Amino acid sequence: MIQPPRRLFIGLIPERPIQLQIQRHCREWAWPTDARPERFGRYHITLHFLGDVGLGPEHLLRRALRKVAVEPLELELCVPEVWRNNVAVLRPANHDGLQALYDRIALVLPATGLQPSQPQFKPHVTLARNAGQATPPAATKPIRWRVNEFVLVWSVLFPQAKPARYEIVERFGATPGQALSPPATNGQQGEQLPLL
Ligand code: 2AM
Repeated sequence: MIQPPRRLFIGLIPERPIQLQIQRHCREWAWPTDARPERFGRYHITLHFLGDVGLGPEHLLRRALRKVAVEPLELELCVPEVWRNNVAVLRPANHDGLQALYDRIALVLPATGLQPSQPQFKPHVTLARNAGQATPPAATKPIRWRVNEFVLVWSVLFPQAKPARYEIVERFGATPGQALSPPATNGQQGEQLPLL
């Protein structure tokens, strides 16, 4: 069966302890009743959103990403903001290594036929959408997040998945090329993120 294009993004997804700290941080905000919080387990930083990617380009992409050097990063999530598009976010302190990782990935994308999504990288963890009236906490205890890898993620949307979920296609980092193979085609295989 031919694999249909998959909606992919490249990002950083923290493990459960950091997911929990972000969730705790969210409880310190004042939220409007109609805000749509991000679900626990899905907190992430998007590096490059790729949109729908066919099987051929996906294979090229995965091969190219295996060659990207990954140095461990110590991020500090500490800047809560509400953006004009009504998204509430928690941003990391400026980190040259994070920008450098973003840049290194951007360099390999054109050879795969894919274009980097955001020429201006504004790293953030989305906390909630429809949150224009949200009020961030007066003080934020920084969340320290050690990053050892980046991941290629398939965003499986409704009705393919109910509820929609993120599935890690491949991890790139301390153990390069540790693929989950064969790639899941129907949302029933592969690694699923632990959602509550
Ligand atoms: P964000 O919340 O970090 O902004 C998976 O769909 C993720 O990709 C979303 O959570 C969003 O990440 C990002 N994303 C979705 N559509 C996008 C687009 N058109 N351009 C850039 N990023 C997008």
